[in-house]
Amino acid sequence: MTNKTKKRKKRLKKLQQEVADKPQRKTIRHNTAVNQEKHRVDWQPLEPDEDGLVADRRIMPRDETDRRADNVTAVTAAFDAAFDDNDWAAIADDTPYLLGVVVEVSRGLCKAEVDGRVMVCDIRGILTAEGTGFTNIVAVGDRVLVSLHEEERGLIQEVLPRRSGLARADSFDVHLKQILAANVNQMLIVASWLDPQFWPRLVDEYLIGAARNNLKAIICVNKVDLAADIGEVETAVSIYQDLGYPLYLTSADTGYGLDALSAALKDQTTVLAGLSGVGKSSLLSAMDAGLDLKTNAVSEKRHEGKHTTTQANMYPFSAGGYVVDTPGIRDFGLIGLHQEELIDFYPDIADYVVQCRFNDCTHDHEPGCAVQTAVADGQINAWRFKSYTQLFGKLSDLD
Ligand SMILES: Nc1nc2c(ncn2[C@@H]2O[C@H](COP(=O)(O)OP(=O)(O)OP(=O)(O)O)[C@@H](O)[C@H]2O)c(=O)[nH]1
Ligand SMILES: [Mg+2]
Ligand SMILES: [Zn+2]
Repeated sequence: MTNKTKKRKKRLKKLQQEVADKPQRKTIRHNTAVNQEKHRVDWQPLEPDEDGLVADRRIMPRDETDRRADNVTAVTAAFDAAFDDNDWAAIADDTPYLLGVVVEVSRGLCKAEVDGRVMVCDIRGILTAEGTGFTNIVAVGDRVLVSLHEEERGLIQEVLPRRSGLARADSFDVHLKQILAANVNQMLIVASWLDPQFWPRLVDEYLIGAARNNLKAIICVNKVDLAADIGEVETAVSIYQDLGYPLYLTSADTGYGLDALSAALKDQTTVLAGLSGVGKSSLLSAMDAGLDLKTNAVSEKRHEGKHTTTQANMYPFSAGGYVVDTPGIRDFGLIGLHQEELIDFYPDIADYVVQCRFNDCTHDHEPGCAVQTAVADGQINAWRFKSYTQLFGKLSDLD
């Protein structure tokens, strides 16, 4: 047995022990969140925030939010890449509970897939996000231990360690992270060619978000049926292929490119990211006949989507694996990123930076700037450079 396996076994044992040692309550004490919801007859999605998410932060007592802001915690949200399906199953086997996968989250409640059926679950009052480094207790994709109570209703006893996830740094305290989707292994960045218009800077922001979350990034440019000719799209976006990202041009309307995209999602757990209206839900419904997700026309005036999908939901993908449809989330890439770190996400530009005459060259007006020269010569893609400078400026505003 290797050292690594030994260590892993030991950690597993400890976790199993911790779960077994937790005091079991006979009566279920509801936490504040559950109390707030207890008059609800059944599942009801709540009013989402502007990103379409119902954040746990919003239900914290006001002074708790203040306390967290004052009190810089030493705990940093962490993933445990070693965990896999077998480990989760092994932990569940040692308990009287069932293993579930959270597929939808709302305040104090969630839906989990347990033994092949999806049920509403309350979240045990004793569970807290405090000390985990995350701001929310459960997220879509979490593996959980569930006990059954009442007819067809579960209770989340424990949230098992997360292997990976899409998280964004808390804007109050960058040590804390709000987790948007847990245990995903790749991100499908969806943009549309038109309606809303292709926006390279946003693709870059998502790429940075994926890299900072250690997620493999796949890029999809949808609505190519609206392009005058496909060659125009190919030329504009081939830079991403040059950078080594898998790139798919699709149309949810005509079916163009969907087989290839579907193959890229097969057997993976994929979180979709992209502006409202680009066609995330349409693509999923078009690739998987079993999914019939709500979609909505883009506003004719503003060419923007209407936030039709209001929260992250996880679905089994018919070809194998899972997909997480999300509302148009935007800001997870940059929070907590320092201006000088930005270049790390632009290897295509970084290659030239070292050749600039001045060490502190801003690549804006300085003589002897190798980056400017490379842009002029077409060695650096002009769109990439533009988005780099825009993001550089945006980060200095955030500092
Ligand atoms: N022409 C064209 N329209 C499309 C395509 N894909 C989606 N649409 C349309 O674009 C609109 C928005 O699609 P949605 O699937 O709701 O977009 P979304 O990304 O899920 O948006 P949110 O849920 O708001 O984040 C709908 O009217 C779709 O019919 C496409 O490939 N071509
Ligand atoms: Mg949608
Ligand atoms: Zn320079």
